[in-house]
Amino acid sequence: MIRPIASFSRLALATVAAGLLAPVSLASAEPDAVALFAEHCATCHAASRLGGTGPALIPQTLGRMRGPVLETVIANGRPATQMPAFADTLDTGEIAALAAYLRTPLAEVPSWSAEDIAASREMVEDYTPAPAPVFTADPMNVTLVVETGDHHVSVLDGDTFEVLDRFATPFAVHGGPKFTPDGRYVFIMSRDGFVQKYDVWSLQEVGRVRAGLNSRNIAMSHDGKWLAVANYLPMTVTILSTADLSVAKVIDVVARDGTASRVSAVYQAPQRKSFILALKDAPEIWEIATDPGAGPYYDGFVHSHEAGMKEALGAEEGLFARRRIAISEPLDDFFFTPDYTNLIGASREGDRGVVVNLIVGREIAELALPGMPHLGSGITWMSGGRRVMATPHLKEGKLSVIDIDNWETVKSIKTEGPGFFLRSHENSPYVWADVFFGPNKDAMHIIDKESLEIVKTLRPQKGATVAHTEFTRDGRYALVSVWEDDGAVIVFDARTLEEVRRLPMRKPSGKYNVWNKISFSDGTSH
Ligand code: DHE
Repeated sequence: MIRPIASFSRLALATVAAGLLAPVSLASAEPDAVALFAEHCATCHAASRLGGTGPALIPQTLGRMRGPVLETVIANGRPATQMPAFADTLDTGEIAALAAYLRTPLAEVPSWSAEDIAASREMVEDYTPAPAPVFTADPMNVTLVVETGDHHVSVLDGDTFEVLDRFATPFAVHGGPKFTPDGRYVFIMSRDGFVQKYDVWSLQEVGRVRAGLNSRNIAMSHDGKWLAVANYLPMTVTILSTADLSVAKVIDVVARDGTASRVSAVYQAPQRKSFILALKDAPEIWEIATDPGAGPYYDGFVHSHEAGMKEALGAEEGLFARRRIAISEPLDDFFFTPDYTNLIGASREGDRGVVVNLIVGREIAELALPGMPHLGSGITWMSGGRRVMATPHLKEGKLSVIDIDNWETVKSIKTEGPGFFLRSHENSPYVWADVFFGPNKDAMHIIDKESLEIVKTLRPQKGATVAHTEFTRDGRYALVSVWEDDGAVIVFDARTLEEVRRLPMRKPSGKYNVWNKISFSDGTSH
């Protein structure tokens, strides 16, 4: 059994609570929100506000609860969780004061050291690795569905769509779970920094660890040995051993000029045997070697093999050696070309894409991409004999299609509203593009890969958010989320575009097919 997370959280967070985080005093706030928090919230959410049995209550996570949602949760509680309703205990003024306090940033960036991480590690005592899959389904065609409605993952047989297992995850999973290269184990990350390891063959959780206090995403090394966790709080990248979730290294993310930076995201670059880090607050991209035999990674602004440069520039060598790539401004949200030679990052203003060549370590091209491109959702395919990539835009109803050999925009496809995710498969003639925002959020566009025209728009559930597609291993079926509390995963025949099954799910978000992920299938964002 897993010991309750509260047992370690109280212990490990005590360090943070004790000294670092003096509560922010809101001189003008009446009633006394700090006292109200201590009385009603701290037992579950920790005096530090960094989470215990309940999630962290800090702007980094609560910022996503727009309008008066926070006040409503305090007043009414959350169904099917331990969060009680406070409407009978607190008046509206007290609830408003508490909500304002929770939206206030922490006074200091908390520390979360390698020791804290190690102390948070919880391995499941009765976990026994099965010698072979405990089910008859094709283990390579298993698909995980993240259900954010009640913080669970459903494990689907990709042939029969039977649910093989449904397990609880940490609160608020974000980003794609990452599989080991053999597809046996999967790692799942929550915004509060928890990393959970699950054995797909045994259908059992292996353990979990808190690798950060507020985290962005995770990446698997080329050899499956290391898992990198990108953190906002503290400003670090944590590298865990995938074998036992022990801490291999915690790297403070500090730019060359001494500026500490949050890490927007970490990506795997398997061909390069490295992790690539997007830094939020500094004009640098970091590359971290996952190859023990890595040659000198210059801690400077050149990548050269000249003798003598090594010492002068503070080169690092071997496993986890760090290389800095200087760029003209911080870039976010990377798309990688399939050979991992180039990446496209989005500029802060959200109006440009900047191409960075990872071999020479510098910017080589710029693309006009107004409307905030969501490059992390970008996918590539062959169209008209050339390789193109497409990206949705978070602030405009369009998809930009770019030729990745000359970086020219081939086409701008008008959609019924801004979209979030794109998907295809090598065996499918279509790209599936959702409309995530606005009145047409129930639309899913089907785009012909050759003509680059929308050939059909599906509306499987009127008024519901219909988003994120994943294919089965062979590309025969496309699975789409009805992204609602009382939602579903709809299985479409990927050729006829007809609905063939509807599986009830609690606010399903992303879906991840083992084979498509570990084989870096064409049409999948990595
Ligand atoms: Fe995500 C992936 C960043 C908001 C659901 N999101 C990613 C990745 C990044 C990212 C860098 C790639 C990580 C990976 O998979 O390894 N997301 C961001 C943001 O910066 C943004 C806009 C603001 C934020 O709050 O962080 C953001 N993301 C959201 C949401 O609001 C979504 C829709 C709901 C949620 O769960 O938070 C959301 N993001 C997702 C999903 C993926 C994802 C489902 C994985 C997609 C995949 O198919 O791999």
